[in-house]
Amino acid sequence: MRRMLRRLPRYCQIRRNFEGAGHLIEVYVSMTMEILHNGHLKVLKEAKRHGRVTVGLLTDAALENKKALPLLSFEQRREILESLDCVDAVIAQDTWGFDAILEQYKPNVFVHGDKWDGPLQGMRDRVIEQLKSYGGQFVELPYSHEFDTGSIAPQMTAALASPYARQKAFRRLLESQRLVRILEAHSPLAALIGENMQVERDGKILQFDGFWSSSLTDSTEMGLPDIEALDVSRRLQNIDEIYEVTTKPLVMDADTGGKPEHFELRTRTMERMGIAAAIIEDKTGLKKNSLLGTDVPQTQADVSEFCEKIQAGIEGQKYNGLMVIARLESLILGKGVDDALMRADAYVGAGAGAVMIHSKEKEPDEVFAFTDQFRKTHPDVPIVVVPSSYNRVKDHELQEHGVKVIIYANHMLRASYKAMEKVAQAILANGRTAEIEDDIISIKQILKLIPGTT
Ligand code: SPV
Ligand code: MG
Repeated sequence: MRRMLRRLPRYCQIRRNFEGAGHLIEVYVSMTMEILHNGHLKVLKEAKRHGRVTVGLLTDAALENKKALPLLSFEQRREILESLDCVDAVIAQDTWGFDAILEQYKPNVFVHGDKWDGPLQGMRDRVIEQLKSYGGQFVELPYSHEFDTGSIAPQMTAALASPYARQKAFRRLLESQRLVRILEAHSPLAALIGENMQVERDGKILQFDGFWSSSLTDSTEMGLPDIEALDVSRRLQNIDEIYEVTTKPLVMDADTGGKPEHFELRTRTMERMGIAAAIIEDKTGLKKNSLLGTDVPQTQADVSEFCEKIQAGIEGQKYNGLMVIARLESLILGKGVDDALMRADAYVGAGAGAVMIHSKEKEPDEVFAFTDQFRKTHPDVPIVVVPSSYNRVKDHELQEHGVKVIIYANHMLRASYKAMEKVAQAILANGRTAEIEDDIISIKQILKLIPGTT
């Protein structure tokens, strides 16, 4: 066992019995504890040998831009930990790093696993330095790779992501400080890419928070026009297949929602399936894709009728698990920002959990005119945007204008179409496939891609 011990001077032991905002911390262990396993127990039992154990449980805020939100809420994780004999107290650790917690509580002993990958190495050095400054003891335990939560088979993780857990996760995301990024998924394979993709940018780990079930890409994938022709059961089957292999929440593009009576019945099904939110757009008649704007005849719904549909969608549910989000088509139909604001106000009053403002302009100016104004009257209602046409604006700029959720609505299908077209063309042009091998996943890789294939 690799362990580093530092002797604690006797005077420190006495002094620190009374410190830390009224909270005595002898032994400090920091944890996210996505799923409790015997690796955690090993750490906690070892910690207990050094005295009274306080677990610093990472809050959703601490995990922002570092990890996906755990399946269990902070309170659920706290309850589990508090029930363990080897845990004496649980406190909230609100920061990813340890500086603040060590500064505030100056624990006698700090226990941590020895897996400090990449940037975490700097955190380790800092912890040692801080402990040294007041004579704290550093106990480092060998990391148990056997229990790496990240290595849990996707099937098992997916099984843990119950329908209810995904709905809860979405609401927690909306309540958190983070910007929520949603990626279109027209198939389970596209969703798996969204599930696992992680990129480090400016020292932050970024990932997608959930999926968008798009009417445009679901229809296109089936070779059908985006006019609500694809029947709802097929759309729901697609979602069910995506849920089979993933864990993140999904937001469904529910088109116009159909007749209020039908929407009421559908939201019950969607809620039971664990769909996190359904976005309905305020149009009537034969729906056409919004990005066609006024090039095709499209009619906006009457405000009070649309409010009734929102209410029907909420009333149809058993436990209000599915959030009904109202999509404003005012800018798409050339009705202007004031019309969008008036409608947004009415839809929120009818119970919409968030509003989506859509635009087909190349620049985000009209979207910002809406968001800046809406924020003044509704500071807490999440705003959703779909920046397909105004695609040069960066995620943080949208966030600065009060946007909470960004949906990348069709890019996975657009990417796959181009790639497939290129390959099909190259096969005919070259009379063989050797030329395109570098552009496609290798046989070796694809056989390893899905666990259980080999
Ligand atoms: C979709 O993805 O189907 C949408 C967004 O509704 S848009 O295509 O921009 O209308
Ligand atoms: Mg659509």
